[in-house]
Order: sequence, then structure tokens, then C-alpha cells
Amino acid sequence: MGNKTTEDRHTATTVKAFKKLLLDNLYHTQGANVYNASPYDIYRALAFSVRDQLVGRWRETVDAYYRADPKIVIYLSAEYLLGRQLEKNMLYTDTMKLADKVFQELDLDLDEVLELDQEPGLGNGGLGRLAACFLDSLATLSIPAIGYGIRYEFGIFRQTFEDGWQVEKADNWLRYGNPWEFPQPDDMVEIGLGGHTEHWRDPDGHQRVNWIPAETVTGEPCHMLMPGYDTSSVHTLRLWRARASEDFDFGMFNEGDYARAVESKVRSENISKALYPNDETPQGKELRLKQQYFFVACSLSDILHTFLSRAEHTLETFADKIAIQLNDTHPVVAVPEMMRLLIDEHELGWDEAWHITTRTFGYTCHTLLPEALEKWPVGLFGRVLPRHLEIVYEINARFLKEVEARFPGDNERLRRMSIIEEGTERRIRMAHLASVSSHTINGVAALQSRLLQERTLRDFAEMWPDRFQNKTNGVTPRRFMLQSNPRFSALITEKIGSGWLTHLDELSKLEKFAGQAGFRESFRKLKLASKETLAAYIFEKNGIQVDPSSLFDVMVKRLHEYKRQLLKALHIITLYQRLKRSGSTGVPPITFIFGAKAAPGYQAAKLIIKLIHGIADVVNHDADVGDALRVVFLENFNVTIGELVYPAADLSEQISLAGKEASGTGNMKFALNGTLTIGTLDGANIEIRERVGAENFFLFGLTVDEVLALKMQGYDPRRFYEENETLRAVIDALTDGTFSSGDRELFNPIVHSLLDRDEFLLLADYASYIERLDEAGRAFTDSDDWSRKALLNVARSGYFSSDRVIEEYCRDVWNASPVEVQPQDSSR
Ligand code: 26Q
Repeated sequence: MGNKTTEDRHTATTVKAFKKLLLDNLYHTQGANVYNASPYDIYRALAFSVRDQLVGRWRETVDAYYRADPKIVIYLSAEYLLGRQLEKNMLYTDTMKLADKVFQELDLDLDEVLELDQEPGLGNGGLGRLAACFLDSLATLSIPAIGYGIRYEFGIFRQTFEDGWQVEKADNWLRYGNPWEFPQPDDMVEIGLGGHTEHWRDPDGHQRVNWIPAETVTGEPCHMLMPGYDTSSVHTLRLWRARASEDFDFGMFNEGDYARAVESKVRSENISKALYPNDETPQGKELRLKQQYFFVACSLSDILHTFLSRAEHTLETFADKIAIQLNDTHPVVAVPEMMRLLIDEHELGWDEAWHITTRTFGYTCHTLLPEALEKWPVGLFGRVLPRHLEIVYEINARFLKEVEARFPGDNERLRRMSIIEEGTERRIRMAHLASVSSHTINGVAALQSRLLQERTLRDFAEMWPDRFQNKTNGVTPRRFMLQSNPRFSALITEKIGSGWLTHLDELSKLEKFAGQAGFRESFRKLKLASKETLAAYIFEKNGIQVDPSSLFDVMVKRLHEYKRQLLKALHIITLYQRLKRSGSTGVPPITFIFGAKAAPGYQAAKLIIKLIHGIADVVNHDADVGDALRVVFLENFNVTIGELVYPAADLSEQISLAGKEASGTGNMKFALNGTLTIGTLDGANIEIRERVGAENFFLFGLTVDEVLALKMQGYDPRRFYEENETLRAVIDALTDGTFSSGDRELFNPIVHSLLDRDEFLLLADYASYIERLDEAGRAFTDSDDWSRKALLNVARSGYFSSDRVIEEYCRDVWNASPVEVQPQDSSR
């Protein structure tokens, strides 16, 4: 009976009920009424009202999964780039229309309130966003799963520009509280750090080890609810927050040493303080290792505890019931931690523990760059995790014996494959540890998976060919179409029904409409409307007027030399010089739109940001340019801004050097929103082009094999500089002060890196890039044919749904299946 009243009060399916709920929440959580409420009060009241709709479904899901006792997927990731929660949760609880009405009746501005929702920036880029798309798909498909991660107090920094330079500001996303989280203080876990080990023999004569940590830290889990779309299931994202095990040292406090009394508390809580912003070039920082161990140890303790709390569960069946996926190597210390728990605490023998461990873990690798492979100095690792170092050594010793047995006398191979890299400083190769310990190893696009097997992890693929797989990435159509592009989504649904939202393959039904002039016309209209929205945003933020009918040429992604934003800059200079020389760019008006954060310590990347600003300053203010060119650098590119950008783009820049971009996922978001791609044969571009058709994709650049061949024969960038007059003029302009207010030194490092080394072969790919872009420019003038191509991109990109990816992981990696969650019985 009591249950009934709670549910009735919080489940609102009518305007009247939702209004009452909102006003109740406003009064009881904010202590306000409509007349004196601040926009922020309204925001919180709305967030709580929407959240209330999820709680019942979440309880049902947990209960249904508990009853079924199915295999559970554990996703271990140091990053989740979730994007804003309010709008999505309204969409997933069918409360958008209700809220619209209620806000009208109360004369409140819903859009203003939606803008107050803070995006949790708990990730760097693609890898973190992929984790968020996976949570969405797992819930939508009702695959029993839990995501584990870190509740960083400060997420990815907020990027600002000062005089064209990137300046980082702290992302204090929790300042006003987070209405989406449910702290779980009852489930706190203590973990150890540092100290030493003690080896002893038990009465039965078994070797035993105790780890005596120097300090302990407490982890407090915090839930965020992750609803599925068009289903009852609501999943749990469990994020750990570090707490001091003891608040402070009373002894010291009483002796008057107040500062030192709280010091260790501060040190403990620092562990979950901030996300490290250097993606692709991990630095061996002690605090980062502690973060990794902290969240992994808390998660495993939680998993084992929950698992063993059921009488029918035993460790022998652990791997049949739990699949743990490692999102890159960041959580790989889970492997020695699992071994430690099984051996030291549950007293299993090595072989038995190893059997369980290797049947539990799967490893996903997201890179091809050698410098992105994590390696921890043995000294540092042993200081933080002395027992784990012993275990890693033991894993390595047994592994190397296996290699020696398979390839007798091949010492070179032993050296290459060892988990420990020898050198002046010995380091643990985390990718090797992951590969040795996992039943499957996968890349994130076909080319990368092949190169992992042929190059990066070749010896491992030779040893265990059956472990290697490919799982080409995908994105959730709910956020990146339905939510961010409602107009286009409505048009699609009008034509083919709404099944595509959960079965994205159904987009292929659009193919025949791409041939209808009226459909293309509707598409053009709504693309223009999206461009107008983005133009208004650009005017508000950058003060630049851009023409919505110009070609929107967009490059949004992290700033990295391998992604070649600099090549894009060379293109803009090329057009500018053409225009100055001949009065025309030879192509229709173009608006170049950039969004990119550079890692704070990555000087070369930061200088490229400065250069693009320098080009923008000149191009946007030169009277000769008229409306032929505009250059815009959007500040602080994140998921929220992405949602504004993907629907508004005409041309998507995917121009990494072949063999460098593992997959890319922005490329998919663009294609699904009717954007054509200019790209290299790299990452998932290859698969996008195969599907949408070569005639609907602007291809340029060297292939992976050609890159290798060119490097083998000794690449000389100066040859391209000397032989291509246009290119020479472009590069010379970098040091003649044109784009640096007369400063001829500023961009010297860029010119030197291009002419002396050009690691990413910009000069080699320059000519074919420009040629293809000119072709794209000409193609854009036939706007009807352009929209036909764009629509074919949409119709043929259904494969790139994260739902498809999750189904493949379930089948090929996790052996997991859905458990249906019955809708709540509202009459109960
Ligand atoms: C590691 C250790 C210490 C500090 C930082 C890091 C760190 C953090 C983030 C290393 C790498 C990352 C992120 C990598 C990433 O986002 N990779 C991208 O993953 C996408 C999803 O698979 C791919 O589409 C992209 O191609 C890949 O670059």
C-alpha cells in the first residue's frame, strides 16, 4: 500500500500530474515556489522530476536481472563522456511534451532551463564517448551490464582562447551539485596502497603472501542511471569517489599540528580529483596509476562481493557468470588484482586463479601509435603496488616459459614479447599484460585490427591467432540523431517509421527516397535550418557572421599531429592565396569550422591552434575575401557542441595519416546526419566508404602500404616543398608574418617540423588533398546531387550503430544475452 502512494506520486503520465510533481519537487527540494524560484531552482526541480520517472524502472531492472541470474557484462573504463543528461532522460521517459506544456502554463522558459544542465566531461574524446554509447546500447538491448569508472571531481578542462592561444580552466562541474547521481555510502570499499609483502608458509605447507599496505583509501560508489530507449531497462553506471579512510589524525590534531592532521585526508581524496587530459601520450604519473588501481580494486571487490553473496555462486563458475571488458589498458591492473584476490584472499592455487582470470577478461585496444601504449616503470609500480608487481613478474615468468616451449631458442622473440621491457629503466608493457591475460583481444575498426595482428601485437597474434577479433565501432543513433537532429529524425520516421531508432539497418529503406526530388528538397531545408542554428551560435560565441548557404567544412576532434589539423590549415591558406592572386578561390564560399582541445602539455598542438586563429584573424577581416571564406574555431568542443555541429555540417574532415587513427567515431556521426566525408583510407573511414559507395565519398591520400613504402625509401618532405610551387608559397607564408601580426619566428617550429621530418606526411598528401577538395567544392554547387549523395550516406550507414557493435560483443566476446524487463505495473 505504501508502495502504491510513492509510485503514484512520482510517476507522471499526464500534464496535470507532471505539473504537480514539478511543483512538489520545487518546494521540497529547493524550498521555492514558481514566484520566487531562480532558473536554477527550476532546473533542479525539473531534473528531479525526470529522475523520479527512472527510479521505478531502475528498481525493476535490478530485480529482473537478479531473478534471472544471467551472465553479466562488466565494462571497466577510466572514462565516460556522457554528454548532458536532462534532455536525454526526458526523451527516454516521454516527458518532453509534458514539460513543454507545463512550462507554458507556468510561463517558464524550458530552453533556458535545459541549458543549465552541466555535461559530465569524464573523458577525453573518442574512447570515453564510445563507453557512453555502449552504456546506451547495453540498456536499450537489455543486456545485463554494469559500467564501472571514476567520479572525477574535475572532468576534462574547459578550453578558453586568449589571443588565439589555448588556456585551460578547471571544469568544476559539481559546483552546484549533480542531480543525476545517487551516492551509495553503504557500499564503501577500502583498498590498499604502497607498503610491503610478507611471505610465509601456512600449516599445510603452502606458500602464502600477505600484502601490508602503507595506507588505505576508501571508495564510495555513486550511481548514475542509464535508461535504455524504448524499453523498461535502466542500467547502473557505478562511479567511484575517493574518500579518506579516516577523516583526520586526532593525535596530530590534539598536538596542534592541524595542517598535517588533514594532509593524508587531502592526499587520499586527490585520487579521484581530476581526469588526466593527455590522451594518446600517456605519462607515467604516480597519481594516474593510483587512479587506475583505485577504481579497478573498488570495482573487483564490489563484483566479487556481490557475486559471492548468492549461495549458489562459487568461484569456479565466476567466468561463466561475469565477463569483464577492459576499455584499453587503463584498467589492466585489474588482472594482477584479480589474481591477488583469488590467491591471497580466497586461497586458490595459481593455475586455478589463472584459469578463472583469463576466462573473465576481454581486452579492447584503441590505438596504433607506439607512443600511446601504456608502460609503467617497474620502480614506480612496485612502490604503489608491491604485491601486484610480484604477480606481474610471476605471470611473465610463466608466460615466457610458454613462449620458449613454442619457439625454442628464439631469444629475440622472448625479449620482444616480455611483459617487462628491458632498458635503462625497466617498464611494464600494459598492452602485453592485457594480451597475455585475456581470452579475446580486439581492435575497433577492420584496418586497425589487421594492423594490430600484423604489426603492434604480431608476436601475440602468431601465438594465439584465435584470440584476435575486430569490433568496428559505432555510435548511438538516439543521441546523435534523434536528440541532436530532431527535424531530420522526424522526416526519416515519416518515411520509414520509427523502427530505425533501435534497428539502424532500417535506414536502408531511405535509399529509394534519395531518388525523390521532394525528399531531397525537405532534407536541404532542414540541413539549412541546422546550419542557421549553428550560425547563430557562432555569432553569439565568436562574433563572426557566417553565411548558412556556404559550404560548412567541419573538423572536430582532439588536436593531434596525426589527425592533421595542420593539413586543413594549409588548405585554407591555399584558397586564401589563390583568392589574393586571382580574385577567386575557384570554389563556392566555404565556412571552415574547427573544434579541438589540445593536451595542456602538448606544445606542438597548441601552436597549431594559435596558427588557425592567426589564419582566421586575417581571412575573416580581409576585404578582398568578401564572403568567400570564413574560419571559425569553436571554444571548448564537447559532446553538447558536437550535437549542434554534426547536423549542420556539409563536409566532414577525416584526414588522419593512413595507419594512425584506430577508428574514429565522429566520422560516423557526420555520415548519419547527411554529411559527405573527405578522408583517407584510415580507421573506420574505409568501412564507411565501402558502404556508402566510392562515388559518395571524397578519397585522397596515401594508403597504409604506400606510407610504409615511402618511409622505407627515406621520405624527404623538402622534395615536395621544392617541386610544388603552390605548396611552397603556403609554407613560406607561415614565416613571413602574415598570420602572426608580423612575427616571423612564431611558427618556425611548425615549418621546421614540416620540412625536416614531417612525421605525418602532410606534404606527401597535400596535392591529392587539395585536388579532392576542389572537386568537393564543385560538387557542392550542384546542391540537388549533393543532397542525393548525403542521403545515400545516411541510408547506407545503419551499420555504424553502437547497438550492432554491442550485439557482436555479446555473441563473439561476452557470451551474454538479453533479459527482458517487464514494464512497471502502474496499477500496483
Ligand atoms: C592513459 C594513461 C595516462 C593518461 C592518459 C591516458 C589516456 C587517456 C585517454 C590514453 C588514451 C586516451 C584516449 C584514447 C582515445 O580516445 N582513442 C580513440 O578511441 C576511439 C574509440 O575507439 C577511436 O575511434 C579513436 O580512433 C581513438 O583515437
